[in-house]
Amino acid sequence: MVLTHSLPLVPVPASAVAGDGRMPLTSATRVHGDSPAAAQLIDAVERRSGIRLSPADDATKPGDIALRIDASVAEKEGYTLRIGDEAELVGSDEAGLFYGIQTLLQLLREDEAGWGLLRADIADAPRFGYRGVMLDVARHFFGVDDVKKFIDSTSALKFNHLHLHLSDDQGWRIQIGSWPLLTERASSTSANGDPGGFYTKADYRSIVEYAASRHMIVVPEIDLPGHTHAIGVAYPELVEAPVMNDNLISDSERLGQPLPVAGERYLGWGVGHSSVRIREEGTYDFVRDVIRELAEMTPGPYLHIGGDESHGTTQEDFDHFVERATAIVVEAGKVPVAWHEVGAADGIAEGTVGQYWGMTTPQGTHAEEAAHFVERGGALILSPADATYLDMKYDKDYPLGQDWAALIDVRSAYAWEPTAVLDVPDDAILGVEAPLWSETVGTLTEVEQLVFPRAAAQAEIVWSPKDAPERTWDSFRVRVGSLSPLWKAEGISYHPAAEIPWSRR
Ligand code: TNX
Repeated sequence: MVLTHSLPLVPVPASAVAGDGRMPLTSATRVHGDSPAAAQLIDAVERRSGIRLSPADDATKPGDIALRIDASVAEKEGYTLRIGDEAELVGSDEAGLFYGIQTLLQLLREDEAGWGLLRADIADAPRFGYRGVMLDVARHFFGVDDVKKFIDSTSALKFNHLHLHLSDDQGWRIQIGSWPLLTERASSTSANGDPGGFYTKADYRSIVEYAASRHMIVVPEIDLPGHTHAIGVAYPELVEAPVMNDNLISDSERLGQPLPVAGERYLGWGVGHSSVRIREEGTYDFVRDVIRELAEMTPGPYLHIGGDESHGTTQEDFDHFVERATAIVVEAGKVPVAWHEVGAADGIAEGTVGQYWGMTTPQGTHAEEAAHFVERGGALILSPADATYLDMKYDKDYPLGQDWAALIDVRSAYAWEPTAVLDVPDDAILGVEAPLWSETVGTLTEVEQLVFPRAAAQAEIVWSPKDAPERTWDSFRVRVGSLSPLWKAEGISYHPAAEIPWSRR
């Protein structure tokens, strides 16, 4: 019989067999291999255990850890890890080595005898190539150090894309040289009137580089044509007057928030009231400049142009805008990504990637809109709101988060299957992204309480084989509970959900 939760690993590997006992880890343990991953391993082991391992380049001895790369051991980003009398980690590439180290760190445990690595024989590679998390830095701004910590904690779960929501009604967060007033005038506040901020180009580049060192690709988003009130604070000529809608008015009353006023900073959370001027050529000069500058500082393939919730815009104008905007991204040499509403437009640029944020059971026209990206030669990223949205409350009394899509406890975050949501071929699904919208969270500690442990559920859904024997809730809840000492050592403020048996060491 296969033992369930025999190894405390999340996401569960494609294949993992537990061995007998542990390989002791002491200050005499040495790390072989000249990859940057060796130094990352040494630092992470020290953070976790206080033990500083030393690098070595002679022959391996029992008790040592050896790292190397061999493209033939696994698919892209895969690895094998064998821990016996010594530990041997072979990555199929640098990313594979990095992910193998994350697995090894989860096997590092302390008991009466001291620190050791649980013996195991593992062969692993991801199910999907796009494994994303999103951070909304527009509703609340998070500085460079916070973003780097977010990269550390999520890349440890083998996420490989970081989507940054860089602009919204409440603020513009990225320096654009050709339109300097965006950050001079439209970045100083956040939702609720909290302090804002923005990334200089140097800040943004340092995030991109840091992410790359953890094998994460940054996907920058400028949300258009709606969610653009802040643009009008800097350049009023680029936007329409706010268009009120019923939800906006009732939400403003319920939450005691002001309604948007043209040209003034917006401090509420209402959506769907703003738009750039779609029939003015000047708008496209703006869009072209912003996309060009963003493309120049983004080495990754994707550039996200938003497209959600343009409630005050006619369908004809919306289609006209997104057809032009996706073409502008292609001209800038990038692959456009857009929220699924953009799939309503016939002529979106070929190859545009859609991000589906409807429900796990699609409503209205959402599935059709999503499918249109595939018909145009594109693909899909799945972010069903009732399963993957990290800003939904765990339960109705949870102090942070919203509840419009669902209450999402850890179990329901885990209970969905990416290929069962839409009627498209499996290979049209690039992967899964879990978004963290930040209306209700202003500090990284609060962000982490919403993200952990639910991001671990999405990590397993997008990484692990669908039919792995341990891909079950009963196994997952024990395995994720076993991560608490590691998360504590890394200073991650996870939510200690009552569904999970959290282990002490
Ligand atoms: C919907 S999801 C939005 C965001 C909000 C979020 C809050 C999406 C594409 N749009 O503007 O922040 O709900 O949960």
